[in-house]
Amino acid sequence: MREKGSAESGAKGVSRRGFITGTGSILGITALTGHTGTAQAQAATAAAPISNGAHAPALVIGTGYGGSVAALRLAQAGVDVHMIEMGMAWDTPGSDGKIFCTTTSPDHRSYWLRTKTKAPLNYFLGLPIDRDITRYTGILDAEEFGGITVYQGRGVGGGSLVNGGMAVVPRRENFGAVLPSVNADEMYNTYYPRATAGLGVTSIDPAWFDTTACYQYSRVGRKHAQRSNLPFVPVPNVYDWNYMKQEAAGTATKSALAGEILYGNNHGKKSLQKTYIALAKATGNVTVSPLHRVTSVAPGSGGRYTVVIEQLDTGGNVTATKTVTADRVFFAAGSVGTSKLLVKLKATGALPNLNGEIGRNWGDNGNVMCGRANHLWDPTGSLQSTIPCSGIDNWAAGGAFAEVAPLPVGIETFASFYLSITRNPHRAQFSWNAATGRVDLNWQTAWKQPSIDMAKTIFDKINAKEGTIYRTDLFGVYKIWGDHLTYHPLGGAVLNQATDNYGRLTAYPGLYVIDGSLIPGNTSVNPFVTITALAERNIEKIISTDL
Ligand code: FAE
Repeated sequence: MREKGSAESGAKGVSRRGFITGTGSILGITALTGHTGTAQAQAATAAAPISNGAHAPALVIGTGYGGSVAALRLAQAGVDVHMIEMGMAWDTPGSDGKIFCTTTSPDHRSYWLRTKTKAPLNYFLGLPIDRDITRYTGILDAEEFGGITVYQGRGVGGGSLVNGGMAVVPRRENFGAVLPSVNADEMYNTYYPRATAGLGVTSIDPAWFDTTACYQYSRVGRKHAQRSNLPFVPVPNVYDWNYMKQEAAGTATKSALAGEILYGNNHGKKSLQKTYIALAKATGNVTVSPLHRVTSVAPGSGGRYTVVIEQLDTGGNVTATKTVTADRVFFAAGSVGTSKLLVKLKATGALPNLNGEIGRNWGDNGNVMCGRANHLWDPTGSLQSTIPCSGIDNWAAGGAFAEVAPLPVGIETFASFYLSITRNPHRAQFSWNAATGRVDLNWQTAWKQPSIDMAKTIFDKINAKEGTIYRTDLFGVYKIWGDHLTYHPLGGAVLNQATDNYGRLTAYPGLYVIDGSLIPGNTSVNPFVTITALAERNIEKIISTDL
């Protein structure tokens, strides 16, 4: 059985360039796995909000994967960087002693400015599970557009705070469709290895996988895939597997084994706060302003850019508006955040010369969810690790890669649950709505049908072989498919279309895009390793040629 990701990753291929030379030693796996208090302490001490009238040589909007790579590499090259993040720092425990709440007991920390949770899986046994919460600048944003809800992380670390940590390198034969203008040899020899090393990606011990109770659900997934002759693939992750073993043994505070996912993870997951951002801060060249939201970027005097930033309180109210200047601005607000900003700034005259590709070519990575009801002799386990570590790869034959996902509700459900990534051909466009003063997205729910059809190439086959059925109680009453959402927004400022081949917004020297908005709608697998690797590639070029 070939392991997806690890065969094509590994920690080789470190560049000769001076500013990157530290990669092998500083960003090696060993350094990254020391994940507990130290890095978070660094994160806490380094936060210094930007002041009105300040000047930043490099200003990075957003602290997710693209922003963190940009900040670290610029800082290592000696550039002073200021990162602006609309979400919280997530470095201070609440009254329960924990920074993050659990999935099964969401409180005010769970959602971005909502008074009711909006769980992706919103029903159980046909009953709605969402509950009232206090409005707060919580960690997970369920951003609603006309035909789709887009889930995103909010806070220092972006999506790395909320995601499942699945760190998947696309199969090389699929890469040409993912980023057609990018040299695949460079990506697979240099930038994917650099990204996986930087993120601290490792694989589960196969012997432990085969025996631990908390992955019974994955082993059931493997059995069913293999009995239907579907390729089953272990998937690497950024979770600290040794820590998880200690959780299972009862010698460490439980995290993945205590239902922590979606709303943050208090221990074993190596989010960006513990990897790229910690190292960026350690250079002494990076400061971060949490609860600060960029609303405008426009050319200023002397070749600088004028950036308008709103400071927020935890109720989401604007407490101050700051105007700063920057020599270079990196848009790293995520596919939705960057696209919304650029579309608005083009339409309202702040950046009128942005090209006509801005806002186009947005996709949902073909996300669709479903559950299957197993027989009573096929339990999936009452203790389920929240960290997925396997998938069913039917991309070549059926256009679907299904993550075997947990259903960590703490009781036996006899359910198998999956998030599928499919080759959905639909692409949507962001546009400025002058009447509402908002940016709209023209995605339609019906556009999920190709994704459902592709996912069915896996699950119809398994159901037929096993004599099982779909669950109809997880997304409504008698509703099989979770077709209303995506976890993986991609595109809106696509590489070599809206930007040049390295993310430069060429009409405005010094403006760059460096996040998931560069990728045209689909990565064939979970996207953050590709976002990180592309950012590594682009920032290396930008540092060597533009600075
Ligand atoms: P992202 O990480 O979203 O960072 C953007 C940052 O910019 C955020 O922190 C925003 O708060 C901030 N921001 C936005 N607008 C502004 C503004 N105007 N001013 C200041 N700050 C702003 O972008 N991917 C995987 O590969 N594997 C997984 O297992 C996986 N699981 C996921 C599970 C969930 C529930 C979710 C929501 C996502 C998951 N993803 C997963 C997707 C992954 O987290 C996502 O592709 C990346 O986080 C996107 O990285 P970016 O750098 O583009």
